[in-house]
Amino acid sequence: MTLKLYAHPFSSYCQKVLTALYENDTPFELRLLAHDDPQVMAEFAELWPIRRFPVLVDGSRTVVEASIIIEYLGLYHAGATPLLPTDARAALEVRSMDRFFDNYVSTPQQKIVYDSMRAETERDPHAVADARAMLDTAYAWLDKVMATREWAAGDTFSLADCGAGPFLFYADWTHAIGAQFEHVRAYRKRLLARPSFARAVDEARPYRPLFPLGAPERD
Ligand SMILES: N[C@@H](CCC(=O)N[C@@H](CS)C(=O)NCC(=O)O)C(=O)O
Repeated sequence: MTLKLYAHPFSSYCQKVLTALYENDTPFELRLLAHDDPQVMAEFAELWPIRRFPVLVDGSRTVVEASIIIEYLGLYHAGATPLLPTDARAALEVRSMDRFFDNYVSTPQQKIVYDSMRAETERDPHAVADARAMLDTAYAWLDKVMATREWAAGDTFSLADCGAGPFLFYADWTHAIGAQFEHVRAYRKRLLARPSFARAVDEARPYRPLFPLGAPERD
């Protein structure tokens, strides 16, 4: 039974899962979420009324939340590259870094972008200022961590890097990673050079004009 992924190539959380799939050459069918395809949108809404993507379907099983999907793939469709260490203590560090990227990089980044999509009168400058401050704090903390690490949790590419790739990619477009955070910038470059994430970035290129804040001419 072919795995189905309801996703969009330009979405950061979808790229997180796509990176994991590409790391292991895991075969799957992309169910492209497109508003001009009511069939696929109806399937998606039926599967997950919360309507956040990606969503993975494996036979009769529906799996949601990018991190859980990646853990699920490791348990039920394992490939040559494990993305979570079998050692429980090492796995805790991976999960901890994964939470950091979701909560303190992606969440404030999304807040800024979603705010920019609202009508001028509906915007919340305080929330945006808080989100920008959170990103600067996150960059500063991460810079210290990455001073001694190649990948988010150490020497091995993991679940945490699958999220770090797209989240730092869009975070830098949204609220630039300052030159003082040289280790974060170097890590972002390493992520962009990783073939699995590079493929996800390439597949999303045609959608760059959709970036609400305007996509820069780089990356
Ligand atoms: N907690 C979810 C977040 C997923 C998420 O926020 N996906 C975005 C696309 S990157 C989405 O569904 N946006 C649509 C919306 O907010 O209505 C996960 O980890 O998968």
